[in-house]
Amino acid sequence: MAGPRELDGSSLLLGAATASFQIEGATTTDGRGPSIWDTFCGRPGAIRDGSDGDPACGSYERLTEDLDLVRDLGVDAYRFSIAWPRVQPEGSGAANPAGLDYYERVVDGLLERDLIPLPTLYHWDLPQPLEDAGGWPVRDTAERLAEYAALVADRLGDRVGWWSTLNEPWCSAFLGYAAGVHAPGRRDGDVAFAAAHHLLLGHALAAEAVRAAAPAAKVGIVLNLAPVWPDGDGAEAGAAYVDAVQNGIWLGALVDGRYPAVLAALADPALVREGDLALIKGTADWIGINYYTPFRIGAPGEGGSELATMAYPGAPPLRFLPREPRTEMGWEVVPAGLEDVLVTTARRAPGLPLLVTENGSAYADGTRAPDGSVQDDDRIAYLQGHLAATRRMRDAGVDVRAYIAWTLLDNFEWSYGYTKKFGLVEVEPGTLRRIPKASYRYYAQLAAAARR
Ligand code: IFM
Repeated sequence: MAGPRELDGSSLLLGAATASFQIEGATTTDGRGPSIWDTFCGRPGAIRDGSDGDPACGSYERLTEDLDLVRDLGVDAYRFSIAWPRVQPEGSGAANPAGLDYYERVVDGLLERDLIPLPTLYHWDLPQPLEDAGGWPVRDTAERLAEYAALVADRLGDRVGWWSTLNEPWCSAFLGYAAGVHAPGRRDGDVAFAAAHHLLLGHALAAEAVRAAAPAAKVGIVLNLAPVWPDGDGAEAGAAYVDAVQNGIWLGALVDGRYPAVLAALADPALVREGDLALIKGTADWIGINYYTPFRIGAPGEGGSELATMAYPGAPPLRFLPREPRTEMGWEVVPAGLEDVLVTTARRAPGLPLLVTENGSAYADGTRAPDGSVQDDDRIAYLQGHLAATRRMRDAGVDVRAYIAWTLLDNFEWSYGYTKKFGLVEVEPGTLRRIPKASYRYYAQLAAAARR
């Protein structure tokens, strides 16, 4: 096999992704402190099946096995996240050496297998003490992210080239603080806008900290951008507002140093201080796009969703109108939506390389192959359609450098617990035995063909 390929744009790299809280388990091992997700899971009714992050996939104890699974998949890169509460159990102060040691083993294990490590510093597991001090709505949390980023980059900066600061800050801010369906489960729209701003500030400060430790680092941010399509007469205003919150906040601040004018909360000088936007502007070397589905927004009327409206504070009553076919999440399957978001982002963020950092589908296990493994033809079709869409956009000139499948393993799907399965590999409940699905074998064939 050839050596590791580069994220230099000369070819489309393939990868697989996971996130710490969703796979690791071991939530009290080696000095890890509690995160907001540990706390949120303890809230009655917060998680559909009443589960939590232990044992998840037990990956903390099964690191070698999981890295071998990625190697055997034959992809180029592995995207994972670093658990802040393992590195800084209190969310501030000195590092917990065992936490850094663990992620060093992850990175070294990837490099030994010729895999590119793509770490994300923050995939939602805020140390609980920081939430107790106010969480993302408080400005100090941004400074704390930078302090944590410096600790990680000091240790790993000589081996990691491409970093991302945040995963899907829209979820952290608006599902966490407005709709309350993610940790920490608060419901206050104004507070959510404050969280959004401080997440962006945290990104900017963390990027600076990573570059201070590793001057050649490429530091990006991972956004769940979505095409927002008005569906029918009278739908434009709602769609434009959703677009502003879902896409405009992040790209506006990062690229133009401006928030969408329609979002009054982000025009408050007590929140967005002089110089903040200048600090945020231009701090992303690349943009990661997590794409699953487009949003079709209908005119306000019957069948609106209160929860969805809460996730876009200040929006008119919203109706999301997904069509068929849909995944088990109820998300419409539209590969053309990925083309749309790639082209739109390339236009909005000229000159920035794009990586599809997540794309995948939840389906029930369905049929089994004769050897007992999951025969997930629907997931294969989803993967095939979206990878083809990515390649089409590359051929059309979009600088998209990677396609990273979500996700390696069936895992803890946040408020859905273990009821939704996105994995290329099944994780048998109880034994935690890994059983590759047909989609894993299919993706391995694609990866092998891409390397020939
Ligand atoms: O599981 C999540 C992941 O953590 C972030 N992006 C979306 C995935 C599927 O919901």
